[in-house]
Amino acid sequence: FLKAPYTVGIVGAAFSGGQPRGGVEQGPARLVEFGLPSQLSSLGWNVDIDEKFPTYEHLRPPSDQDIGKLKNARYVSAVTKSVSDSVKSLVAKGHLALTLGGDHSLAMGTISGSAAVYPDVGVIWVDAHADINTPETTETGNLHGCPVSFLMGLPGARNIPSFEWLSPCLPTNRIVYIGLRDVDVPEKKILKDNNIKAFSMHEVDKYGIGKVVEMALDYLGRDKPVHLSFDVDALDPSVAPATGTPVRGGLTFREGHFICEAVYETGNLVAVDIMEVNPLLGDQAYVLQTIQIGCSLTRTALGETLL
Ligand code: 4U7
Ligand code: MN
Ligand code: MN
Ligand code: MN
Repeated sequence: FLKAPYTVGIVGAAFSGGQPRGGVEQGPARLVEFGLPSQLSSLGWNVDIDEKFPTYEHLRPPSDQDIGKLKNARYVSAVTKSVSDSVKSLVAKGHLALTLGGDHSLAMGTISGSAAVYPDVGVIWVDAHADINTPETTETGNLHGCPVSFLMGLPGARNIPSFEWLSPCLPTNRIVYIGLRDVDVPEKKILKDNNIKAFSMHEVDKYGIGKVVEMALDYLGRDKPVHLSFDVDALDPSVAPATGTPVRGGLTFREGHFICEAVYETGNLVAVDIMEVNPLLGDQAYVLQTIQIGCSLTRTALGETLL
């Protein structure tokens, strides 16, 4: 699906409006400062990046009253629409769209962007959380816990005021989750009722990561375009501590990287999201460790460790 010369287009999505903790908007700048673009050039990629990331302040509405339970809905909508346009144009050019977050509400933009070019795109969603709450089921009102229901247009997540631009683009059978361990009760019902493919940490322990990833890729189809949406909180907090919603019992360093190696190996990767890196959480060493992991997951998804 990618066209030579192989180019990765980096979307620096400095945004935190999908959740309440400041700092996650600084994730992309820190990943870039740490050297991610030059690391990717060293792997042989052409790197297309506008180093002056938009701050998205220009998209912040003057007022953003809660819509039902949803917080910052207008702002999240405007930013994800902009990200969607960026990802769509990169993928349409045959570039790999790499979005650096930022909070995971951004996936409304990234996945709608890749699905606009490839309606049969398969999503590998790596996360401790299912992020499939609807405006009705969400307890927190934080949109980073809702992107999947919006993308699917599930009941209660259609025609949401201010999200008119986002039409359903992800069928329930075009996503596979890996790493789940903190799923809200109504989310469990949504997963079950819609027969959504999910490998929780229980299945990772039971089958091993190799088998889980093999089953995930078989399910999505080996010849289909792949979008990897990686929330760093899928990793164990001892591996990636600087993130807003850590949950113990997560993926090891190798399990996380194995997923990235396997998606690279498909040769069908069209988009990657590295989400929820928050450089303001925890002491210096923890932050640096998390930035390093964000960079190494990305390099691995772009082919670094393949012999
Ligand atoms: B993340 C939560 F209630 N489910 O909806 C919610 F536990 O992108 C957490 O995966 C969502 O980090 C976590 O707010 C969103 C909560
Ligand atoms: Mn997430
Ligand atoms: Mn998460
Ligand atoms: Mn999180």
